[in-house]
Amino acid sequence: MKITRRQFIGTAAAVTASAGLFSFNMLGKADKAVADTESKVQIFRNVCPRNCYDTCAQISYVEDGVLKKVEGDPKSTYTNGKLFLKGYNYTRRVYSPDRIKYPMKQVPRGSGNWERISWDEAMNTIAEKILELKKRYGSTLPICMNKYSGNFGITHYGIEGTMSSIGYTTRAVGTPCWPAGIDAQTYDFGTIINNDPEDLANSNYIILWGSNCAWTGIHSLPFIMKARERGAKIVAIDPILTSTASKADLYIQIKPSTDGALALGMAKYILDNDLVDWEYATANSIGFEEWVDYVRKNITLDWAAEKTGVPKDVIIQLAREYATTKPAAIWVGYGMQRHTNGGQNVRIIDALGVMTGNVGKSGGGVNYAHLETWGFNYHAMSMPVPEGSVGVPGPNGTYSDRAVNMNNFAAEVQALTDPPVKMLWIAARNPVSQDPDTNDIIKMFNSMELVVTVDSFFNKTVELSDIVLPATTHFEDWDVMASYWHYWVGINQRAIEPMYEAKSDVEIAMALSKAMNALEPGSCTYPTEGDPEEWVAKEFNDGIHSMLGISSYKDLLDGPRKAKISPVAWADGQFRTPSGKIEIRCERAAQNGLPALPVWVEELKTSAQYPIRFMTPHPQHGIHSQFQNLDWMMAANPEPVVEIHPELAAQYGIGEGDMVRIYNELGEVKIKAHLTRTTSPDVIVSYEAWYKDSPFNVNYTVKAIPADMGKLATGMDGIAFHDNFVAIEKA
Ligand SMILES: Nc1nc2c(c(=O)[nH]1)N[C@H]1C(S)=C(S)[C@@H](COP(=O)(O)OP(=O)(O)OC[C@H]3O[C@@H](n4cnc5c(=O)[nH]c(N)nc54)[C@H](O)[C@@H]3O)O[C@H]1N2
Ligand SMILES: Nc1nc2c(c(=O)[nH]1)N[C@H]1C(S)=C(S)[C@@H](COP(=O)(O)OP(=O)(O)OC[C@H]3O[C@@H](n4cnc5c(=O)[nH]c(N)nc54)[C@H](O)[C@@H]3O)O[C@H]1N2
Ligand SMILES: [Mo]
Repeated sequence: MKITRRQFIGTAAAVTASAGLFSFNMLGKADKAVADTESKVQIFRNVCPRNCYDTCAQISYVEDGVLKKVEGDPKSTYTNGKLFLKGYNYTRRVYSPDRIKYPMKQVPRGSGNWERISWDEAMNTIAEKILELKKRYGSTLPICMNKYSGNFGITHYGIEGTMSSIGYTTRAVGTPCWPAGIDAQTYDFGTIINNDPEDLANSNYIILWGSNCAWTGIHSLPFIMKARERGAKIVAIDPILTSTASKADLYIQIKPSTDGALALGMAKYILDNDLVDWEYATANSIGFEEWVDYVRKNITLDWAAEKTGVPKDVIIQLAREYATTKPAAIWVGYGMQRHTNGGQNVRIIDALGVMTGNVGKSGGGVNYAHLETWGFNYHAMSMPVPEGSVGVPGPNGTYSDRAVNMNNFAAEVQALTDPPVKMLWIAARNPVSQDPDTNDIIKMFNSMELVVTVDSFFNKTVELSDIVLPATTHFEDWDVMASYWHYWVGINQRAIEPMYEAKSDVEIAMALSKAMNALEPGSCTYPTEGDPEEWVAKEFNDGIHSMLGISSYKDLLDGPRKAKISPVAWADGQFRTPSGKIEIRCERAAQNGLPALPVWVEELKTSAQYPIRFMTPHPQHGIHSQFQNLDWMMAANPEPVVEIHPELAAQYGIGEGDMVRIYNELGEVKIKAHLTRTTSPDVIVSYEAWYKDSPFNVNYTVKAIPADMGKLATGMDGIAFHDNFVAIEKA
C-alpha cells in the first residue's frame, strides 16, 4: 500500500491546531467538555505499555470518538514531547484492518477456517473445558498460562490473576529479557537500581556496553548527547556497528560473549597503573582485595586482546580514559547478557565500576535497570484460589502452582506428565514467534486439547489456537504504567471506546468468572463485575502516592509524575546485600554453584558443523512481533535481511540480495542477504520480528540454551539467545 505524505500528516496537523486552544495541563472531565464545545477535540493521557525502556508518556487526540493522533507528553522530561518511531504508528495499529474484532473459533486448529462466535459461546466453551479438565485430573494443573510482555500495564497482571482465580495452574515463569544481568547485580549490590537516565547528562564519559539504545531506548539519547556537547566521550562496545555505535566517539567491535575478558583487561591496566579508587572500593565492598589478587595473578592485556579481538592499545586507551575521566557511566544493555557467561560478564563490569569509584555517583553508575517504582498493589493479580483447590503439594498440606521455564517452554511443557498440560491460555505473548525452537513450540501446541489466545492481531500464535479473544489497545482501556529504566509513572485513560467487541484482559477475566460460576458456583474467584477505572484505583497505595507526590491516581490525569527518589543509585552506600556492602566476593553466588568472585568464565564456542554465530537482536521498526506488521512499518521496512560481512559472503559465493539458507540441527530460515561491514566475518545478524504474511522467524534455529544466571531474582535462568550457531549456504 502506498502511503502519501498527506495521509501521514493531514489529520495530525489539523488536530494539533485545534488542540492548541487549550493547555496540556488542563486535562480531565471538565476540560474535555471545553474541548467538546470549542474544537471537538478531546485530549487524553496515555502511556505506551510495551516492554521497553522508554515507556513513553503520551497525549492522545480524539475527535468524534476517533483517535486522530498520538504524541509524546511534554510533561515527562524523559519522553519530552516526543515518541519513538513505533509510537507514531499507534493510529495505524488501533484502526488496523488486521485487528481481531470478535471472539472467533478455528476448526480445525491451524486450518485458517475461522468463524465468528459470541462472547457467551467463547466463554462457555472455555469454562466447560476448564471444569472438565479439573474433574478429569483432580486439579487445574493441566491448564497452562503463558503471559509476558505484550502489555506491561499493572492491571494486566490480571492475566496471572485469572489463573489464580480458577485454581493452581501451570505457569510459564521467568523472563527472556534480562535475568542474568538482574542476578549479577543482585549478587553484587543486593538488587538492580540504575541512576535516573536523565542523569546521564551529568556524565563525562559514557560506555554503552551491549546496548543498542538508539533503537531500543531512544529517549535516553538526548541526555547522552547533552553530555557529549559538554565534552563527554561516548564509547559503544558491541559486536555489531549499530545505529547507536555510529553515534559514539569510539566504537569497539568485541567478539560476542567476551565482555568479561575486556573488563578484566581494563581492570589489570587500572591496577598496574595505580588508577584504583581504593578508598571507595575498600570502604564499600567485601572481597575486593581477593579479586584484585586474582586479576594481578591471572590476567594479561595480551590475553584480553586475544580473547576479545580488541587491540591491546585500544584496551589501554579505554581503561585509562574510563578510570581517569570522572564521573564515568556505564549502560549495560540486555544484549550482552544473553550468553552462557552473560551474568558473570555483568559482575565483572560491576567490579570495574566499583574499583574506579563510579558507583553511587551522579553521572556514573553501572546502569542496568530498576524496579523501584513498581510498588503497586497488584490487586488484579492477587486472586485467591477457589476453596478446596489442589496443586503441587508443599509443606503442611499447602499447594502451589507448577512452574515451567518460559525460556524453555516447549520442552518443559511436553515433559510434564503428572498431570500433563492439556490447555494453553496465552495472553500478551506470542511464543510461536518469540520462543526458541519454533518447530518444538508448534509440536507442543499441536499436542493440546484447547488453545486460547487473547490478542489484538492474527499472529503466528493465534494461527495455532482454537479460540481467539480480541484484546483492547491501551487507548481503549484504563491502566497505570511504570518503567524499568526511567523514573516516571503515568496513567492510561480510556481515550476511545473499545473497538468492535474487544475487551481488556481484566474484563475477560470477569467474563470467564461469570461463565464458570454459572456452570459451577464457586469455581472461580475473579469478580464478575467491576468498572475499569476502579480496577486502576485499586492498584494505588500510600507508598506509591508519597513516592509520586500525589494523593490519588486522579492526579496523574494532569500528567505523569516522576518518583521522588534519589536520581543516583546507591548514593547512600546502603547496599541491599546480606552484608550491606557490595559483594565482590559473593557467598550467595558460590552457594548457587557460581564463582564467588567476578572471574573469567569461558564463552560458548562454535562447532565445526555450525561455525557461524547467528545473532538476532531487537528490531528498530517493531518491538518483537509487534508493529512491523502495520502498513507504515511495512512501507518503511518491507522485508527482513540477514547481514553478512563481505568476506564471509565471498566464502560461500553469496552476493547482495541473494537468498540464503541459515540452518542448524533445529531448523532453517531462508532470507535475503545484505552484505555489510557493520558485522564481523564470524557473526551474521538478523533482527527478530514478525513480518505479516511472511514465514520469516529467526527462532526456527534458536536453541533454548540457558544463560548462567537468573534463578535468584526471576525464578528461572535467562536464555543465551546470542549463543546461536548455524551454517549457511546460498539458497
Ligand atoms: N525498537 C525496539 N525497542 C525495544 C525492543 C524491541 O524489540 N524493539 N525490545 C525491548 C525489550 S523487551 C528489551 S529486552 C530491550 C533490549 O534492549 P537492548 O539491551 O538494546 O537489547 P538487544 O537488542 O537484545 O541487544 C543490544 C545490543 O547488544 C549487542 N550484543 C549482543 N551480544 C553481545 C555481547 O556479547 N557483547 C556486547 N558488548 N554486545 C552484545 C547486540 O549486538 C545489540 O546491538 O529493548 C526494549 N526496546
Ligand atoms: N531470537 C530472539 N528471540 C527473542 C529475543 C531475541 O533477542 N532474539 N528477545 C526476547 C525478549 S527480550 C522478549 S521480551 C520476548 C518478547 O516476547 P513476547 O512477550 O511474546 O512479545 P511480543 O512479540 O511483544 O508479543 C506480545 C503479544 O501480545 C499482544 N498484546 C499486546 N497488548 C496486549 C494486551 O493488552 N492484551 C493481550 N492479551 N495481548 C496483548 C501483542 O499483539 C503480541 O502479539 O521475545 C524474546 N525472543
Ligand atoms: Mo525483552
